[in-house]
Amino acid sequence: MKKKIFIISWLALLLILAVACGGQTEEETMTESTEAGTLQVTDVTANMSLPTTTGAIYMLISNNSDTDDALIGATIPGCGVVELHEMAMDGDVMVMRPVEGGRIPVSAGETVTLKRGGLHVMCIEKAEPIEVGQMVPVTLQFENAGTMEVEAMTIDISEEGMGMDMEDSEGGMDMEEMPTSQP
Ligand SMILES: [Cu+2]
Repeated sequence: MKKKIFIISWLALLLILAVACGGQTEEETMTESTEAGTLQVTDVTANMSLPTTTGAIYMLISNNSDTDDALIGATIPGCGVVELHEMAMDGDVMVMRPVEGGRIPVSAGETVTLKRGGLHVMCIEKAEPIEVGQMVPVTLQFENAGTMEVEAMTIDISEEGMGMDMEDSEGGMDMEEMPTSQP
């Protein structure tokens, strides 16, 4: 009888362990994936920890549908103004400016990358710096898919390897020429 109880409690323990481990694996998946129709937004990060009045949101947008779409706007609590920006060369200087037509096209079957030194969602009139690790709710507006709620993980931009950005940047632009206050 005692042996039977022992086996049962052992099985219960195994079950608890299995459940606990399952939950942990889920939490370890840092990449948030949100879908609206067949649009998928992943790897949403926020560069908003600096004590400046601006910030930026980066992400991957995949259009798995047969219809072209475009990101046309976003709202972020704590940001007075939100614009869609791109980085471009103005002579020898890299500057950022609002994207043409105020939209970032995401063609059918394509993935568009918003990243540091490239396309980004710009937070202007930032109320206060966001702590690294904090989640920032972002509402994205798409031309066809409508609105989509995503969460951006606040990252420490100083810890981000610049090497990766330099490799990825078009034409091997010298990223060090960028003023540090710009995302
Ligand atoms: Cu910008």
